[in-house]
Amino acid sequence: MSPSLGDMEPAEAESVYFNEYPPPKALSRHEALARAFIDLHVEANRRVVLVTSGGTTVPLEAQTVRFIDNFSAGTRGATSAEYFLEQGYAVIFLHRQYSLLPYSRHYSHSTNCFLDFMDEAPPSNGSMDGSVIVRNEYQNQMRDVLRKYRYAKQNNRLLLLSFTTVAEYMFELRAMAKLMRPLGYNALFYLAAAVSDFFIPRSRMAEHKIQSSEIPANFRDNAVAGDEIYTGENENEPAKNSKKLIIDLDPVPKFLHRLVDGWAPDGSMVVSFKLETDPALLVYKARTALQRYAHHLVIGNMLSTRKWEVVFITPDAPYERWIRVPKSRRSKSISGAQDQVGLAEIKKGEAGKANETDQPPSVGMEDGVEIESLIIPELVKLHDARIAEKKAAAQ
Ligand code: 9Z3
Repeated sequence: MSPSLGDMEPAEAESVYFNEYPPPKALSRHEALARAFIDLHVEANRRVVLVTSGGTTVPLEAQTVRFIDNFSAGTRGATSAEYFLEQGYAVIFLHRQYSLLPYSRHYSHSTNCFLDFMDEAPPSNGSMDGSVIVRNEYQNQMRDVLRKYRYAKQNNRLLLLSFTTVAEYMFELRAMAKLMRPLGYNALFYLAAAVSDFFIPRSRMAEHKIQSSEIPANFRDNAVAGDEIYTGENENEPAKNSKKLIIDLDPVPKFLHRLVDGWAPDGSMVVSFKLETDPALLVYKARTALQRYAHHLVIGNMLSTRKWEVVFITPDAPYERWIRVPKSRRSKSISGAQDQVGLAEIKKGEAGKANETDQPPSVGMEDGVEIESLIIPELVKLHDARIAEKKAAAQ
């Protein structure tokens, strides 16, 4: 049996993993776009952040009909990208295809169909048809978003690149990190994408659609035999003629090792996210990740409270710092479990609840404060400090 990627040294696992797949079709086009984008901002001595966003798919077949996916809509990434742009960064937005995008996210959300923002103006000048206009109540917000969007576009501040599968994500991340080398300490990595930890290696993947019933042997030339993938019970010996599908996944190599130690520019800052559902684990897991990969910041968040609180885990004091949207400023329209805010911190003391007041969301605060508007300025302060340190060391 060949060794699992999880048992190999990171560099070896990298080469085995990347050798299994052809590079994504869009990669060379993306590289050309990114190279031009990065050159422009190197020239302007501008900071560039690579924001990753959305979930990755794990295909079950090479000619993919089915895949494993996750919940991420890309809200964190798309929203953060806007606040980075506001802070003067240029943004490479590496996102899951069709997930939320900076600026257009305000109008592509499913509860707010973009058509609901529009109206027909009354016909004028003898014409039977009025022009399509933005409804009065949305004029101000839409003008504001439109201005920011156009500014980013006209000034080449935002590059949108997409991926779908976890393998595509890996290829794109590696390529972007290497291309960002000329940026040195002006490069920032903000890894908000929800990347699958498990995948099916190409060598074990069915070529064609996995069948849900037995097919005659003469049709099964290169297909995975039914008894390799179906078991009647979840037992070692698969039973034939059953409809159960057992999926055997390998660990995805720990790309953060390679990003921090190999691909990313010297002096750059790497920020990863840690997602948990058990409040007792969050801080511990975030700190373990920071120690394991020796990067600069892990932002921990819980699935149920991620829109209202995150924790910054850093190698230096204060080591653990919570950022919260005050209760009175939380949007009413966000789903989540407000009663769980503070739980992941409370495990270590009572500090979490101290920030919680019982005020209801204020009237007129339907939109609320986006937690990314608090996260990004704090992160930029850390990036400022790191750049100052690198500059001083270079003197
Ligand atoms: C996050 O933790 C993001 O904040 C969310 C954002 C995915 C929770 P939404 O798209 O959600 O706004 O709904 N991203 C990183 C999750 C992740 O896969 N982290 C890896 C891990 O936890 C490490 S890189 O092991």
